[in-house]
Amino acid sequence: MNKNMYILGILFITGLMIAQGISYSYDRAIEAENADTIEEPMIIADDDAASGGKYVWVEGEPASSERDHQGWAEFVINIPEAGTYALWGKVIAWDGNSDSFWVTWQPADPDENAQETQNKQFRWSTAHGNEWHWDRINHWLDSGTFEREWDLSAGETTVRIAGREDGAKLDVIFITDNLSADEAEVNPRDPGPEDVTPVEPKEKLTTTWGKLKLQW
Ligand SMILES: [Ca+2]
Ligand SMILES: [Ca+2]
Repeated sequence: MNKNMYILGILFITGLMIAQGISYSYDRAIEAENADTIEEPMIIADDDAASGGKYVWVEGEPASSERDHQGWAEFVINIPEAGTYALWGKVIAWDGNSDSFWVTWQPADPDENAQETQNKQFRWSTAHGNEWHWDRINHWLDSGTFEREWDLSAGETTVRIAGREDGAKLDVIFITDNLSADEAEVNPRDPGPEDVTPVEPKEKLTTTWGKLKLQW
């Protein structure tokens, strides 16, 4: 191999690595209505404005609290590699009586029924709004709300979003290793074709390296 080709090659690979470094992230969007398990009284309901035309909720009129602390949706999620992850939810929360859920993500969180224990570590206070909007899942503690993040190993994990206040609506959940609290930076999205077969960027990089080595 001549020297110029070698230098070009190095430049090319460096460029590739920078591009991968900047673009690397894992994310995945899942329709709430496609949860692996939905326990009543959480139910699937229709709304043309919702992603996929459906969402989940524990039915309740504004200001009601008849069916608080009941029902849940559970998502089995295969995490491609160990890391720290955040969760976002696309929600509607009419008022102060319809703006919270209980959220656990096992195995980072214990196998605990937050509806029974009422452990505030797992209490998610959602941003209010009568239109679908994204909200990062937080702890709502006595001292305020704090963004949550979970350290997970690769493998199967389980997210449970459980009813706390009836009337709270959930359209989509979004899993990401981008821990920014800035919605514009994270850019949570509705499910698309990329979520049918989640992409694992590091494997792609390995493949690219392998191919490059073979070519050389
Ligand atoms: Ca309510
Ligand atoms: Ca939906």
